[in-house]
Amino acid sequence: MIKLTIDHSEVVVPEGTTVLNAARQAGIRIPSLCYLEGVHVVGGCRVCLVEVEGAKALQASCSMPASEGLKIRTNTPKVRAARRTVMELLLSDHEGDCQTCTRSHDCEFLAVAHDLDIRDLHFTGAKHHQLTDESTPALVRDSAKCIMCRRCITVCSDIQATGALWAQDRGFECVAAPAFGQNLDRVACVQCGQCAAVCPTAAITERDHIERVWAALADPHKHVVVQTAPAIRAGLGECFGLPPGSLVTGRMTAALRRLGFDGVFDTNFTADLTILEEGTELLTRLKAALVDQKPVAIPQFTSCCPGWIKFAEYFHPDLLPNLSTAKSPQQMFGALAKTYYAKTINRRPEDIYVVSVMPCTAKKFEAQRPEMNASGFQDVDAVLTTRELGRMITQSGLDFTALPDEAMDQPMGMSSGAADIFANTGGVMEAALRTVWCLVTGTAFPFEKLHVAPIEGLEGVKEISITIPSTVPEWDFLKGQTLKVAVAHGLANADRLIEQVKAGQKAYHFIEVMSCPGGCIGGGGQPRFTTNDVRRDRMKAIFAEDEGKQVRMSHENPAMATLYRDFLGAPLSETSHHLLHTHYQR
Ligand code: HC1
Ligand code: SF4
Repeated sequence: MIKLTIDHSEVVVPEGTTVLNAARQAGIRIPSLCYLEGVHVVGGCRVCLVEVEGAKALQASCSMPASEGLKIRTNTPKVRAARRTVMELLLSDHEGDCQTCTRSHDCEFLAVAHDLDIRDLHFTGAKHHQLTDESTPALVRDSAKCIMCRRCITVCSDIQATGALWAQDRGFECVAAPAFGQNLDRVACVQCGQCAAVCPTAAITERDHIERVWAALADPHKHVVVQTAPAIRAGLGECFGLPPGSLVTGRMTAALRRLGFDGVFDTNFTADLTILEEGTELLTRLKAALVDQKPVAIPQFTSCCPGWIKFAEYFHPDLLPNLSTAKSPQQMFGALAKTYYAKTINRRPEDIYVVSVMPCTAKKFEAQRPEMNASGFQDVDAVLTTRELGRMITQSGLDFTALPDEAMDQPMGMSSGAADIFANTGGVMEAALRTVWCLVTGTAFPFEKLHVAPIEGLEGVKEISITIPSTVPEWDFLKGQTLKVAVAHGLANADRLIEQVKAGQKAYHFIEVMSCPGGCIGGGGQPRFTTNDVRRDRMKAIFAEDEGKQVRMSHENPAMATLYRDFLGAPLSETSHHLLHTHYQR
């Protein structure tokens, strides 16, 4: 441990702690714009300057390691003057349309200016030239609002291994943008939105679908249904001041009903369906390999994360046969809403308008992929992020925290606990293991509280091997086999794992990949600001939701039996293939 003094008080911190974090630990919040937990330190914004006894120049506290005996002052006239100058210079160049900016309520840049009590701007002159990039379905970039903190660049390269954004131009014109100042659709951006999630201003935001949803809700010819992704219920409360990890499933349902949706449903319904389709696909691949000795693509990879799918298409096209053909739960829901559900309420597919609420920006991209029109129409019409739904509820005047708990509509609102945990890294794998184990062995899932601890938590890559001791007759070729599975979250982690698999250093049967750190609970569309503590709180809430359910296994969801009996036939049936499975593009 290291002992140092910050503002006359002694602080003891573990070795490797930065001065910025040591101060935070001591209850002193040093302002910062570029600092980001868990990635390499840029030290670029210079807002976190502090005085260090014995040093001539002020130091950036985010990049300075705490050392024994260090004496730090965070609030001297020299520090205050320097921080103000830095902020005034940044403000002088910034497009100041705060009144109408989508980030005005949670702009970190504005908050630092407020905290430093900046009342006069001493620098005026030319402004950064504006360049708006609306080339992708998921994201909008506004270069006039970029303050070159480089958080987006760091996340895009360090966490997501995509390198879609870099510092372009020099000096006054320097901006975070794709190479040669091109638009995002010209580079290998997977539209995960992690850049938008960490941007302190409105330089990168999700493409807004709010107005199109209001228009659909006001259209008397449309039957408007909404599906809510597993992660929303553990994040939405933060838009209304509730602490991270507040479960708001019932209040969210009540709010959606009051906004005017004709059916309030659950993506979890089709998460259960995904397990049945994808689990059956895995068993079919294993049978083909082990019994029929056919050359099949193993490991199978999960396919519900659209950022991961795009990453595989861009960077690992040789792995496309390994991706499960199962569509994501979002897209399965859209296809079924305009067919199965439309039939039950006697409406035409074109009369149904499907809105998704997703913690993810890439879901906006996924919804408009040309393959995603199994109903004959675009299966999902609009995708709202958690943040956008929060804004709609605020616009409507509802007092979210005072709403009663309400239940979702049927038949597409029923789900198991296994569907809930899709939201957490490792959750899709755990859900699949629960079902595959039970179907193959005919015995109870042997893990405490049904949780497969080695694949839970925030470790970047996790794995487990499970030996199948006995089987029901249908699956006797699996008796004594050891099933090896792995889980990766954050595309850089996934990339490292894939390289090991390709090099023959690792071998698995099934791999879950989620683009965003923590899985969907840490998605690019979730309320800002998602730290690891926030991720842990949301994950805990998701496990609580799972453990509170009577049905914890996807195959035991009674709505699945009805769906297969009345409409789909069986997993991997012709109807299933047409509506629920897809192909990928090199
Ligand atoms: Fe996800 Fe999924 S879990 S991808 O992380 O498979 O976005 O929440 O909706 O589709 O179900 C996201 C979350 C979500 C899908 C499901
Ligand atoms: Fe990079 Fe993801 Fe942002 Fe694209 S959406 S620029 S891949 S962080």
